[in-house]
Amino acid sequence: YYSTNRPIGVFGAPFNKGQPRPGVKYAPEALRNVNLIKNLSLMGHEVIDHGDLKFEAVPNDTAIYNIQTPRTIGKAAKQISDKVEEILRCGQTVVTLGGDHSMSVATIHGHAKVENDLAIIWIDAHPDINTPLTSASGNIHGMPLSFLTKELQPYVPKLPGFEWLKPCISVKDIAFIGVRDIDKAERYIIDKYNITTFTMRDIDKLGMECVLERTIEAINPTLNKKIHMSFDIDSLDPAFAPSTGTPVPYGLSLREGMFLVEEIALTNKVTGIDLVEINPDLGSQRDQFTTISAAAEVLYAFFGKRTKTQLPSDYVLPKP
Ligand code: EXY
Ligand code: MN
Ligand code: MN
Ligand code: MN
Repeated sequence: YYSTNRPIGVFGAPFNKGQPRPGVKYAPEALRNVNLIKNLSLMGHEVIDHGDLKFEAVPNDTAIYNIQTPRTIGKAAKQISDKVEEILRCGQTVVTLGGDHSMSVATIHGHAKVENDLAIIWIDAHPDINTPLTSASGNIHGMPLSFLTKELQPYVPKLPGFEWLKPCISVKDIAFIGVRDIDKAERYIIDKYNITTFTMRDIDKLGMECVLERTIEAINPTLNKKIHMSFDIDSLDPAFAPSTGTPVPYGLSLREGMFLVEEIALTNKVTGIDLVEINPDLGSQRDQFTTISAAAEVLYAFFGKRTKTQLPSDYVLPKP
């Protein structure tokens, strides 16, 4: 489990303009309502709650390349990037509660400003590496990695609102885990740059432990880099996370997701975490509860619930 002595800095990024379903902005509130912050503290960590950011629409934000509100998204992303940078500079491990996955353009950017050599573990049904020119949907939550990777810049037009963004990672630093819905251009990019990818089939075949070993071997073999773990709730099977905007069948079981993050935590290298795409507006009340509980349990698993029992130093085993 996570056992560095870094405090955990949590903030909410109720951002929803990277895709068309507004309810994803209620996820930070829903996670707070199940006592996420208090439960993390109960696991023995120092937790600092930095609150939720507020975002504003930029007026006259005209569409470009089928992207509806580029300036509004770019402005929010700048706020998120600055916040991540600020929390990391306090020496905390930053946990960003999304929001849709477009926010990871910002969290990784802010993280990379502080840790200039960063490995990215992207746990998702989707690889989110479309460019504005290849995306069929125009939804930025399917594009963040194309904005961030240096190698793809010849193919990525600069969007209004994103002037501040500097590509800061390499395709060599990314590993995809759990992917099972890959668009044509994404397939091309993954093959062309040989991006480390473990599909659901690879997980079935190798087992999760081996998948993570190979992930580290590929992107951080000497563990000299810090790790950014971006967890999209749609990596989980819709049975465990139905309330999400783009569910894809045949995904990770909740226990597979928990085991994966438990193993990642053991590296002691993770300094940034995203938890994204939880949409408390979608599905029945039961679906919503299932999804929010699953998201919270994934985070608790990372931070040591069920592997670490809090024991007072003066504990005595009772005798009869
Ligand atoms: N690949 C599709 C697109 O680009 O629109 C779907 C992307 C879904 C992204 C989700 C959050 O991971
Ligand atoms: Mn995603
Ligand atoms: Mn996804
Ligand atoms: Mn698709």
